[in-house]
Amino acid sequence: PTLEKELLPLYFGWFLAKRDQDYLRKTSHEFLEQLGNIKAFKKRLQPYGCEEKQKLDLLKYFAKSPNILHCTTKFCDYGKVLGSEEYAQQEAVKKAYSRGYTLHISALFATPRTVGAQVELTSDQLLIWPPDAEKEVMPKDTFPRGSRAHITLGTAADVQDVQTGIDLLEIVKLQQSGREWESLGELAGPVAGKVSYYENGMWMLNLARKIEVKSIFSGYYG
Ligand code: 2AM
Repeated sequence: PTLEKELLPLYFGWFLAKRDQDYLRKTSHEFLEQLGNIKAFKKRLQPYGCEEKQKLDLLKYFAKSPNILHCTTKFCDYGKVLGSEEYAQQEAVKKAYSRGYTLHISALFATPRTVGAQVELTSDQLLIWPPDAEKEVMPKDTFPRGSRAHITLGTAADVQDVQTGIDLLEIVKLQQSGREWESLGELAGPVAGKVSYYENGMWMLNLARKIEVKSIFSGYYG
């Protein structure tokens, strides 16, 4: 019998286990609630289309959230994206398929467009991280491999998920610029850590304690 060509997914990535998804969604809400309540944030509402002293509900602002929380490795669009076939056929990718991985979240960030979690990839995880993932969305800049790794937690109305990784790279770029960034506040509880403000409404919480979530590497065919 003739074998049919292997089907390529919409994207490959690490999919969070149900319990860890629930936990991360709760943590994300806590982050947005606490961030929205710090004085420094209330003074910088303009990038979010609000006047100072107006009330901004960040939970409502980020109206959309992915059905399944995940960290995309390779967006394939069922094979339409250049290089997706090559990616899928790599030994490392085949070996990783349907295996369990622990993802390490080091920071949470919010911009006028997206809210997300920064993922610090281990050397094992970098084996299936496409070498051009960063160049794909920011061709003019150079980043350490894995800099784009993230979990989209929410997007503002009319914003596509793919924006979250671009926003993260934007923040990493500002961090690399050598400029000193002031910490403008501290959050407490499960989101304990220092909050830095970059510019244009970009905020990042460096978690005092990293969040670990369990995931499965797989493809999404939806
Ligand atoms: P995300 O990884 O930031 O969440 C389906 O669109 C999934 O593939 C989303 O999770 C999306 O963003 C991710 N993705 C990565 N690159 C993409 C691209 N170039 N176009 C659309 N989606 C992309």
